[in-house]
Amino acid sequence: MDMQSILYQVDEGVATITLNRPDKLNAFTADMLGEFRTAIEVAGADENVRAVLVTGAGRAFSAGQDLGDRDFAKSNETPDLSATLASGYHPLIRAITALEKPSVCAVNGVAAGAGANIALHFDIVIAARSAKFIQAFSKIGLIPDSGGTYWLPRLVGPARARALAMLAVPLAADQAAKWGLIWKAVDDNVLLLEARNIARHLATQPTLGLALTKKLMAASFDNDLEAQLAMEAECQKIGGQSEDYKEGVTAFLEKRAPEFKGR
Ligand code: LHQ
Repeated sequence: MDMQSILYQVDEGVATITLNRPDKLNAFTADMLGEFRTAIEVAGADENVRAVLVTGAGRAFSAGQDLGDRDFAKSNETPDLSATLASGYHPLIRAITALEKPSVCAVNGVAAGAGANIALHFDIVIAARSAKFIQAFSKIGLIPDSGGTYWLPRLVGPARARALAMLAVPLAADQAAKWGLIWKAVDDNVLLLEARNIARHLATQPTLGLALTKKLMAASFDNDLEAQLAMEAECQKIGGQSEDYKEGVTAFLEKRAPEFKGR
C-alpha cells in the first residue's frame, strides 16, 4: 500500500498499523485519517489477517487533530468542524467499530484530543507506563469529540469523565488502567512485545466468535436484558455452527490444542 503517514505490515496473522508522523507527534491530517481508515479496511478484508495491532511511531501515540492546519493568524475563515468530523474522523471510527476481527491498541506515548479518543475504540488498549491520556479539547474551546463523550462516561463513569474533559489534566497510564479506561499499563520497554503477544495470541483464537463477542458487548449499552439475551442467542447460533466450535470441542475431547481458523 502506498501511504505517507501510516505504516502497514502483516506478519503471523497480525496486521500492524503504525501512525507515522513522529515529528508532529502523529497529529492527524485529513490524508492521514483517510490512510488510517484504508489500512483498517484492508486488514478487515484480508483473510490472512486475523487480528489488528495499532501503535504510534516515535514518542507519542497521537496529539490529535493537526492544529498546524488551523492557523488563524494566516486565515480568519470560520471553520466548520462538523464537516471535518464527518469526512475524516467518523468514517475512521465506523471502520474500526465495524472491524470483524479482534484489535489491540498499543498507546506508546502521549495520546491527546482525538488521539486519546480514537484509541478507546479498539478492543484491547494497552499503554506504556509513560503514556498520558489528555482530553485536550477544552484547552482550545472544543468538546471531546471522536467518541469521547460516548466512551469516557461508559468506561470511567460520568464524574471522572466530566472532570477529565473540563480540566484537560493528563491521566497517567497506570491511573487510566485503575479507572478502567484501558486494559493495562506496562513498562515502556515491553509495550510492543506485550501488545504483539496479545495480538498474535488473538490471531490464533476463534476470531469469528471474538467478532460476535465484541458486537454483543457494544450492543449492550443500548439493549435491555431481553434484547441482549435475544442477540446472544442469535450470535451463539452462529458460533455453534462454526468450524471453530467443532474444532474447539473435538480438541478438548481429544486432549490436544485446538487449531482455529476463524470460520
Ligand atoms: C503538534 C500538535 C498538534 C500539530 C503537538 N498539531 N502539531 C477534531 C475535529 C476538527 C478539528 C479540531 O479537532 C479535532 C479533535 C482534536 O484532536 S482537538 C485537540 C487537538 N490536540 C491538542 O490540542 C493537543 C496539542 N498538543 C499538546 O497539547 C502537546 O503537544 C502534547 C501534550 C500532545 C505534547 O506535549 P509535549 O510533549 O510538551 O510536546 P510539544 O508540545 O513540544 O510538541 C512537540 C511538537 O509537536 C511541537 O512542534 P515543534 O515544531 O515545536 O517541535 C508541536 O507544535 C507539535 N505538535 N501537537 N495537535
